[in-house]
Amino acid sequence: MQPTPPTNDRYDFKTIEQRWQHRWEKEKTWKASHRSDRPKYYVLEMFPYPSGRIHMGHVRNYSIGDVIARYKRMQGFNVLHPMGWDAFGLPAENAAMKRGIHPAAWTYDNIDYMRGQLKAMGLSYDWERELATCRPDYYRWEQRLFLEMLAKGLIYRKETTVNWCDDCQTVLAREQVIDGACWRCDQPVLPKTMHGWFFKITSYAEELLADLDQLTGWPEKVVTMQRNWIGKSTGLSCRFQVENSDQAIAIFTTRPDTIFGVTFMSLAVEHPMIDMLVHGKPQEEEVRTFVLETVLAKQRAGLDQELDKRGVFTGSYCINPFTNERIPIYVANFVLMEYGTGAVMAVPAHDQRDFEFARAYDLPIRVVVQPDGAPLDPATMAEAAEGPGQLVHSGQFTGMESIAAQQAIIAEAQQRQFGAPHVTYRLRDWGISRQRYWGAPIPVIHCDSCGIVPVPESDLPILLPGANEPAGTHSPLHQQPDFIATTCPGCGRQARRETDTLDTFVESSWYFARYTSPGLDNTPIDKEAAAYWLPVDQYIGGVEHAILHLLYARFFTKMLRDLGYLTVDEPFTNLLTQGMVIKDGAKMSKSKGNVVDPNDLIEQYGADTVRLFSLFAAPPERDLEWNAQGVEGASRFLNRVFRMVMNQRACFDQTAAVDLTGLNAASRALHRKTHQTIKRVTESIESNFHFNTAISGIMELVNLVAAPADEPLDAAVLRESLETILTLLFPMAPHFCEELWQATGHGQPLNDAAWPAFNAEAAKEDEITIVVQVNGKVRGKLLVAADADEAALQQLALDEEKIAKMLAGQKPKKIIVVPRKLVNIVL
Ligand code: ANZ
Ligand code: ZN
Repeated sequence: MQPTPPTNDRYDFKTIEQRWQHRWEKEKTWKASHRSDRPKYYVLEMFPYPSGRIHMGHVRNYSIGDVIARYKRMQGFNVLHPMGWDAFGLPAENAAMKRGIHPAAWTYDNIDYMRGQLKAMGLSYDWERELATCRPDYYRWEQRLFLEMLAKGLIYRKETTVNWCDDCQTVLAREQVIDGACWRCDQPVLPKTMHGWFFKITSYAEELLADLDQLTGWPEKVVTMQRNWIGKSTGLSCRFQVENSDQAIAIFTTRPDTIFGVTFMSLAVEHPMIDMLVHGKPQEEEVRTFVLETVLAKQRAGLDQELDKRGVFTGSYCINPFTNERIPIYVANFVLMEYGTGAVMAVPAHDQRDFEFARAYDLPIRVVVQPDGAPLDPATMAEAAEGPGQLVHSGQFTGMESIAAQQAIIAEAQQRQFGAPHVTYRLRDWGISRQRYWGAPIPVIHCDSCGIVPVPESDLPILLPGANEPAGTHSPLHQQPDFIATTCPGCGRQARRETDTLDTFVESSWYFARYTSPGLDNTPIDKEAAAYWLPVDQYIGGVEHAILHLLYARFFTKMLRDLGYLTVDEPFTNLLTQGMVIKDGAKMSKSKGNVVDPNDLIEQYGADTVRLFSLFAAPPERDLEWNAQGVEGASRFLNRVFRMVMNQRACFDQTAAVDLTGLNAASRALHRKTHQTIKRVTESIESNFHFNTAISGIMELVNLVAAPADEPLDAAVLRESLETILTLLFPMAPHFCEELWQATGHGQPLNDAAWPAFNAEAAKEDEITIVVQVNGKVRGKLLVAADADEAALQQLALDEEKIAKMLAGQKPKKIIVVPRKLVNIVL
């Protein structure tokens, strides 16, 4: 695309933007230090994955963050505003495969290019704090944190079932399994048991849940999503003895009040007792086939999809400890091994899944909780009665209400020693093992004699092999014998390095803390700096990270606190989840082919226009609908302001303060509007960063300055208005405002200026004349303050001399007040 040449009616944004960017870079204008007497403010946008180029979503996210950073600086805060790169991850490996270049080369090239793009937007980052998570000077500290967590028992290794593609020799993430096949080679995916490493995030489940109450600066929906993800349930854990066996099946139920209504038992297909239960039974073959089929079907459907409720009888029974009844044991496809104990006491009358299962297999349904209303009849029930009620057919508990019965039944189970109160979380421990190349190596060694041995701290970092040579290997580590071969730090014998790399969510779980300690090379986090800067005052990013990233970052914060690095409990005081950028009704994305490249826009209109457009088009939390006229409009507005300020340049020559005495009406009105605008813009920013209304306010003030006036505007008033416009607009269009600021003779940069002070007195409306009527007839006029309220106007009208005489003590029937117009007294 051809750049538009600067013309007479277009300001020369290209020269201007380069000039200021150059100066900011040279002067390190936004270098932050934790040694300051000003109050601190840490504003952070979620750091990008270096995928190649920035897109409009980035532009929006970073424009919002930048306005906040600049606004807070002008408000007198000591602001930290850093940027970096979430640089490990799969796309680099795919790109490497496609183009035959090393993932490291691809990533670092992208970072260089995108850094240039961000600089071209004039974002006020402290670039000295820039980090890239794929660099050893970042991940070596992650490896050290891993070792500290390992030593504290916060990490363990266990066998899990993964999705395995034999052709690609790799583990697949859930979203890489499409209809049961590998997304890359289309071969069927198989379950495979492998060892994997886990972070014990569940040991923080209770605190992660409880502290959600502190997060009053987060969108309610995000807090709710986190709460549901953690998913706390309280109830009873209870053992059902297997008939003719010394073993018992443990169940977890949230409805102990229904225990007299159990008519069968359901086990997950992965339940470890199935083998024992079917062994030697006629059902053995059928059960094994069902288990195999179900495992495959679950994989095809993905975990989130519900299958038709199916199951098979194992041939074995267990005993209900409350009724001593024989309970048939089934294997069912809707029971999850990952939740509770993987076994469910089935109560078809009161649980819908069990109800459907019982109807399908003709199993008995027994009502034990009777809600208000007609007695339930199992023969005619259309669905389970899941609500509370009064217990029936429940032995000694008959007649009790559900809630009371739950407590009583738990107490009884506890006393007779076959059960106990129990809390379960939906939250699982965080599996952090990946069999990928482009990630941080996990720093442990496997020794045949010593077992798992942590890499000694002095041997860190364990470098990713091949990442330093452009032609180096980038096969997964388990395919790199030179990397694997090592000696045991314990016994000195031959040993093997761990070949898993860390989930890339680990890097993004603590980068906000590392930003406080840039370049530190003897410890991951400078405790003093972190204590000063954290928590992040304002975090900004996409709602797609509402669950995992934010939960992991919260977990890391608590964990780093317990390791002694941090002093805070929560990482992000306020969270802004910005909406998407959409075009033609769909999210802007490469795959939809509806992408607008910010580069083209910056070329054609300049960065300030693009920033202004993205801030003006919608409030931050809402989706932003792309529209070309909007960009045009933002550009026209800036050009108009440019011409206006340049034409009125003379007013800056006189430097006396505004003197209210003797001002003409037009000047008084402009002075008033200027202060009303300061108030409005400040309030719009303070209430959830509604920059769009802030910008409309500035536009109104610009219109008033430009409006043709009968009387000449006072030079001091005009100067004050123009300076206010530039100052208020500065956080949004910084190059533009700096340029005009300098062009109008200001020595100090606008960047160092304070946010304009709002003068309540000046903003007050003048006096206006209103009419006073009695019974609809005009009887007088009153000069009142323009913002006088109804009660004040009423009183003023009644107190007016002529009116008071007319009333002569009569009480009016009614008084009608039309603010700013009239008062009508009805007698
Ligand atoms: C008996 C019962 C009767 C249940 C009743 C519910 C209603 P939440 O609230 O989500 O925690 N359950 C337990 N473990 C399960 C598993 N691994 N897979 C599938 N379902 C499982 O759900 C707890 C309830 O879900 C438990 O309470 C259990 O069914 C079932 F009228 O036990 B309930
Ligand atoms: Zn050893």
